[in-house]
Amino acid sequence: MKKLGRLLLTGAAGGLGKVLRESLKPDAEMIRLSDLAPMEPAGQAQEVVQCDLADKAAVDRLVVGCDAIVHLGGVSVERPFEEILEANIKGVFHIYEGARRHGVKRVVFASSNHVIGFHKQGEVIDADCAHRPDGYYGLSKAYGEDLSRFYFDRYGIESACVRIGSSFPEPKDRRMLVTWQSYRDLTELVRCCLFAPRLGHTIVYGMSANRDKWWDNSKAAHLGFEPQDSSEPFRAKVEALPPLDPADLAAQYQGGGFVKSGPFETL
Ligand code: NAI
Ligand code: 15L
Repeated sequence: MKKLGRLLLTGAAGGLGKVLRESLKPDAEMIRLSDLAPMEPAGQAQEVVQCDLADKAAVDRLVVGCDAIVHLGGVSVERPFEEILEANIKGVFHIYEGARRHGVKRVVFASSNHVIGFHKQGEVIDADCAHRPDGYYGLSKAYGEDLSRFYFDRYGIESACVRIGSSFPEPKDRRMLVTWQSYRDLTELVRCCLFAPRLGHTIVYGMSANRDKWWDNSKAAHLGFEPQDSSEPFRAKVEALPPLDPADLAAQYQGGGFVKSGPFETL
């Protein structure tokens, strides 16, 4: 089985970081776990480095000695622009600059379905569809995708931008029956991105093998990702909940409730 030397995992204190710090253990000799927030102590073959992604010099040091990066860190919901600017926009720039300066050849970037959140539910889109971000958060992920493309074209750093749908223990509403990705499938997708012989610059949607699909991953077939799980076992439980009013924008657009977030400034 293939194994990396040292893997950097940002956002390690977060929901997905806690999952991947365990599930990716077999995939690297050493995992460097990083977050702004305090983290659980390092286990075997792990090291913990607290770091603010907005601090360029600190991120530069963080990246030294890593063979690959799984970049999950940042603000993960819609927030005022200034917060997004620091953690997500400056943060992703610092990660790629660090990668360039220290010779890291591959990055898996946690992008989001909110890059395309203003496409209509039911419309099927693929990796080449227009960006239709549904807020500052989605805009920051669109920036990260373009930034990673630039670093591939200019410096040859390979990236996967994983437009994660909804990765939680289970789907919580009707929309998530379509957008859900199990933790097992997310782990496998990240692994495919880390070890694909040729990654180049790949956009891939992070979803399980759900019954209904808005996203077509055929342009990421070279990853060899085959989801094992489906939201179907949760359907009865979710459909027992009251449905949204069809006039509600959250029921009309792929980004769900994110399309109605903000504005944060009222004047
Ligand atoms: P989370 O909010 O639980 O974790 C994000 C982590 O980033 C937190 O631990 C936070 O402390 C850290 N962080 C925030 N600002 C930081 C900064 N300035 N410096 C260093 N660390 C900072 O989010 P979650 O759910 O674990 O998501 C992980 C990544 O995946 C995020 O980038 C998110 O945008 C993305 N994503 C997640 C989805 C999901 O369904 N869970 C869906 C789509 C994208
Ligand atoms: C995201 O990008 C968020 O990080 C996550 O918290 C979920 O809200 C998810 O999208 C979603 O769209 O369900």
